[in-house]
Amino acid sequence: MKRALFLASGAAIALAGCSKASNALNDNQTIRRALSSAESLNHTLIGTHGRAKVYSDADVDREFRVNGFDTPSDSSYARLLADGFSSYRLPVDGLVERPQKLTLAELRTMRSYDEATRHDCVEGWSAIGRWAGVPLASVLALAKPSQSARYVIFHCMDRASDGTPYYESLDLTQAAHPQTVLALDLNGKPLDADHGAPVRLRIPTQLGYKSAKWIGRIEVAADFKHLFAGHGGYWEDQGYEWYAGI
Ligand SMILES: Nc1nc2c(c(=O)[nH]1)N[C@H]1C(S)=C(S)[C@@H](COP(=O)(O)O)O[C@H]1N2
Ligand SMILES: [Mo]
Repeated sequence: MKRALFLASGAAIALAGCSKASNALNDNQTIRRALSSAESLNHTLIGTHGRAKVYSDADVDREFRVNGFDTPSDSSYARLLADGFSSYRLPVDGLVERPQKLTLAELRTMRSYDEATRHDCVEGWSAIGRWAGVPLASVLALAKPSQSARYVIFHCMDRASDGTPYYESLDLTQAAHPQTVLALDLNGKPLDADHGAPVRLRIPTQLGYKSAKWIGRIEVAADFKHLFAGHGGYWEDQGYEWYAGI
């Protein structure tokens, strides 16, 4: 919430700055107009139902920082890496009518998303990257969530030092957002191991910890309370907000 207000006031300052050109520096009306458009920006562009801002290639950061747990180093991930992920299968199961086991090649044929967006980490850094992949909605359409389905849970292949696996979850509305994608490529190249290869979530409408790397399984469920501490994600179980809208 604090972050949304900060973004709104930042946009207001930027818009007020523009009014210099029209010589209306102290014009209350201009400022009021700027504030109200910042408010509507906040709701229409960056909420769950709105779209995150899309950047041009010129805005893309050369180096996209790596963050979070260490890249998995166990033997099963090593084997996947060694065979170029040709033995990788992505199960999409749980409350679905048609459980899937997708290969990376199948996912690549479904690739239809390609946008430069900004990743915002709660730790206070951001990076713009061009992400390409499969809208999560397309994968869910294949698997057909059943009537009782409410959440999509991402089980990851990495673990905290105490052995707890990383996981995340979204509700079906967030999952169906057109910018919620299973990312396969970053800046025109297949994801490298450190950025979550072969498949990670990218959800630019929410904070960085929601964008789960190294996805090993997607589970559709009625709830997530039965998992770990019950808050719907590794960081949520440590007290972070489950809804991390920017
Ligand atoms: N599986 C997994 N996904 C994860 C994390 C992690 O530790 N494990 N860290 C999250 C956090 S806090 C951030 S900021 C981003 C970092 O993504 P990057 O390494 O591609 O910059 O991944 C998110 N997804
Ligand atoms: Mo983060």
